[in-house]
Amino acid sequence: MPNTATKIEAPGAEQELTDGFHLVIDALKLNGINTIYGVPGIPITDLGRMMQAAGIRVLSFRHEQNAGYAASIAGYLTKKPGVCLTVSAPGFLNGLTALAHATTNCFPMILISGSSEREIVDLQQGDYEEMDQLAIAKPLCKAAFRVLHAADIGIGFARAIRAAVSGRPGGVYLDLPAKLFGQVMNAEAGARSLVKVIDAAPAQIPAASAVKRALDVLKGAKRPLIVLGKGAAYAQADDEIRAFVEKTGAPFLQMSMAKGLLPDTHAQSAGAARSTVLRDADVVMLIGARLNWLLSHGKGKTWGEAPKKFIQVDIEPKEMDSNVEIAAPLVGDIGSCVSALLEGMGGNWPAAPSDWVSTVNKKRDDNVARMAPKLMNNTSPMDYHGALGALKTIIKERPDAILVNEGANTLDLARGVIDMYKPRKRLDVGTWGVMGIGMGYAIAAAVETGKPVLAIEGDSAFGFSGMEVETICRYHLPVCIVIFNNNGIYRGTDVNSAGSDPATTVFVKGSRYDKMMEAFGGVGINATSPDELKRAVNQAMDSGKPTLINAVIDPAAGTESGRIGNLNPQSVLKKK
Ligand SMILES: Cc1ncc(C[n+]2csc(CCOP(=O)(O)OP(=O)(O)O)c2C)c(N)n1
Ligand SMILES: [Mg+2]
Repeated sequence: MPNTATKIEAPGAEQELTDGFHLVIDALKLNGINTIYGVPGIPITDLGRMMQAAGIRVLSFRHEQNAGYAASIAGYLTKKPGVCLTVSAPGFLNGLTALAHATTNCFPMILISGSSEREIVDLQQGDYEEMDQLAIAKPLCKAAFRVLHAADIGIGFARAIRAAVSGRPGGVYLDLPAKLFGQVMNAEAGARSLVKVIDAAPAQIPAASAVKRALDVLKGAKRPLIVLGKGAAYAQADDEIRAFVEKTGAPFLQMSMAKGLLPDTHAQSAGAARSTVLRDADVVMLIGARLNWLLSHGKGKTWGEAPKKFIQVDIEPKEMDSNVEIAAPLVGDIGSCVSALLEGMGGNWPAAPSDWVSTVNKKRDDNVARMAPKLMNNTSPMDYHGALGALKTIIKERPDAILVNEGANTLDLARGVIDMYKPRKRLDVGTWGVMGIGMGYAIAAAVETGKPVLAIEGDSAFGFSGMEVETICRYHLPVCIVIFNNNGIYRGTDVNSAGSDPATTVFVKGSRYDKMMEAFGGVGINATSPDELKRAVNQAMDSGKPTLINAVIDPAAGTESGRIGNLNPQSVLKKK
């Protein structure tokens, strides 16, 4: 029960009153939202203080974008909306990238921003941090609401929570004008106005006919493939998904953040035979994975010449036929769909054709064997494979640790090299390939799970959120950051042909990012060989102390744009 009402003397009579500040806090607590990521300032400084005093954990960041990314991944990890709290106009805009990112990635998140005087904003009379935030947020998120009266705070939060987590999850904007916080009302009426959201993300049961259709298509497959996306990881239906995949006997691929839903070392994993299975499969079952650019839109060279049938399991009906025809759409929440599929398969489901399975496995084993010696490279400066070989072993020995990963080469190669063993342990740039998620994700992962975090960061990628190392030190979080320092974006060797400024992709050579950590009382280490790197990471993971390791990588080792250089536009005209 809310207990934050204050007794005030009203002239003539005494009555219990509450206000907007307290109602916001009560609404959050009533709905089990106990952690807030944000940056203080007018008009939400006191709100943050009062939240903290009321037992909510308020993590104060150095920039709202990082707080926003933290909230977005908190939503992914917990299936509850992650909340980011910002000031008006500039703070709101700083948080907005993360809100749009949450929506694109289908993570439940609520961005709560204080806003300026409505009357002045709407007449554009130049208020402090004036901006029509609601209008700006609307096209970038799943839903946007504004609360003008203290009595509507309960409903406002209920709507925001439901919108964020139900159906396909996404980002929600909640606009709280400064005036709202000081509005007072009768405490009892205030308490009654609060809403506890019941069954915020109702199960969506698939139609029996759609389940049967999907199973019929799967049964007819000669070369089946299952693709698991991060939607499947989000669903937290891990046992059912594993049972289903194993019952089919089909090779499976896991998209980047789905890695570990089943161990990457599972007998059916086709992770190291990706191009073969995408090209040659005749039936492809997508579970919580979209046919966007990350899967080459389901067509073209990647997918080969032979006709294919797609089965797609997704909570969003509009996802079907987004890029190619879906022969068997299965719409519902992933847990319910997979359970229904398992039940429909009965006791004598035929094994996946053995010639296909053995072809895929051979390809996979050959590729793994070819990669193995590279991972032993012990050069100094390190190349990517040598450094990643060391980190691969660490994750194998510490499967509960959470891996955060961003960069270009640092991302693409780490994704391929480092096997994951448990669900929702790999957090990365997601659908947009956005740089800047690193420290926000690392902080939220440590806060929400209590597990140690290993953040593998390109030196450029790290720069987008690097100041949050102070936040990591301030809250004493068990985060170990490894910076793959190759002196730049993709490579550190570019030269500006005009000979004036440095090339656009290079940074100061031989930078020592480890010194940044020392500035805030964390541990900083410079590692020049895989052995040194391994020792330093193990020490950090054992101690739980905030640590930053500057891993010196050969500046010539990377390639342009990592694995997606083909997306760079080309012209027939010669480059100047
Ligand atoms: C917000 C944002 N800005 C810019 C980019 C373009 N971009 C893609 S990867 C990358 C950095 C790659 O360099 P680094 O992190 O050092 O990785 P490396 O390839 O050098 O290992 C950049 C700037 C992006 N993806 N997102
Ligand atoms: Mg780099």
